[in-house]
Amino acid sequence: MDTMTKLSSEQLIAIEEKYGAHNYHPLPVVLERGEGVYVWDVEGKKYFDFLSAYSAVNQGHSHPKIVNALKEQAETLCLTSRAFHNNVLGLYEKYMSEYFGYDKMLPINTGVEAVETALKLCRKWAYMKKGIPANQAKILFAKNNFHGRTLAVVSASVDPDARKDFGPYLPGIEIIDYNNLDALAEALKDPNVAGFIVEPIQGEAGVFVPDEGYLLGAQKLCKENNVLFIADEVQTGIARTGRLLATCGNCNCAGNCENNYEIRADILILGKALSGGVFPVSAVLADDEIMLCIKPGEHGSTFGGNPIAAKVAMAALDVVKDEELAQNAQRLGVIFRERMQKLVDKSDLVHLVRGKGLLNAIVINDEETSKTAWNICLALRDNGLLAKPTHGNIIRFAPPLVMNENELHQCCDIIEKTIMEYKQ
Ligand code: IF1
Repeated sequence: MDTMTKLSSEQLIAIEEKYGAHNYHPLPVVLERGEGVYVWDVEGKKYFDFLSAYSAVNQGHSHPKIVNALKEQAETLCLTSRAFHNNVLGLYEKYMSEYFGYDKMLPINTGVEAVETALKLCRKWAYMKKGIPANQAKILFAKNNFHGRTLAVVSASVDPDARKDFGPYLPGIEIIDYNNLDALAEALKDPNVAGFIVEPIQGEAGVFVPDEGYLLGAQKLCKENNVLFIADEVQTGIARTGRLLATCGNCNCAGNCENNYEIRADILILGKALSGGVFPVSAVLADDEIMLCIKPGEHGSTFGGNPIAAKVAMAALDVVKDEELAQNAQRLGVIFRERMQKLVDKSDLVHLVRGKGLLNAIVINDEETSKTAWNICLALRDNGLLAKPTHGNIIRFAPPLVMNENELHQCCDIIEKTIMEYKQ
């Protein structure tokens, strides 16, 4: 398309509105280019990206090493399906197993497919190994969870928007309070419980960080009751929270994280930044005792583990180590929350800041149903920074992890200025 026929943001939004399903309500900004921590709209305005495609772009937009891996593999071999072997998949599986410290991995495409894979794996294990009577297995979910959009997963949601009018719902699901070990212990009394799936930090719930000791305690309780502890690290994984994994334990990450917790999920779910946002790539990791419960023909996907995904993921994980993104997220996260705390202290509008590493949120002093967070995000956009509310009163801040300290301070200046100038 030449410049004469170039469409404006307004025109492009109108076309989406007319021809696209209305299952999203994006911030009105139309992006056409990204590089590192920056994105540009079709009018040429430059922004700091403070969402990173919901933590998929941890390595920064269009990271050259990841894009090159994609290009080279796309020119060589894109897809074989799993009907045949290819010369990349095995090496990718080895790379992943060693990188995260599990016996095996199962490659798939999107986050929710990896969640479904983990749930199916958990059920198989329940019948084959734990000896739960046929069709009686239960999986525990935490209240206010977000694990994606499939029918199984929305069956476990308590959010009316995600759930309403999508019934009938999947049985074998029980919802317990998040961040509550007593509730977990109580639910674990049922011998038909096979697994507990949990986000180490609840993202959609507004970056809700559980108490210190919760995840370790949950893992211990699960172990004592022969129940699988399943970590959904689709959003928190791959250096976002200042460590390779938010449940970092036995993760074999070569000192890339400060591992104070001895937490290791029985089933680990990864997605999003596994590809640096370049391609849909997700994975499930587990040891043989669990992973080998699924046999040929019992689960899979045409695109799962395709050669492009494999090369892209290895490049994306190389970048995480080479550029020490976990350490950077850890260091910048502390600075970010310090700056936001100063803002909380001097502004009546911002109530609190919370988060870990570079997964943070500020809570606005207003009703959950208010438009305040949305309006602040519009003002942030006008001032050159893109973020998205998670509820009417919470704004999530998750920049690419390749940001440097100077850029982070510029971003904090923008947020501070926007909040101080904001009029209700
Ligand atoms: C959308 C939220 C984030 C996830 C966890 C699995 C998935 C997600 C912990 C599914 C996906 C996304 C999806 C995105 C919005 C977004 C989100 F606000 F909805 F909650 F990140 F915080 N587990 N999260 O967070 O992964 O199938 O999408 O690849 O537009 O729905 P997916």
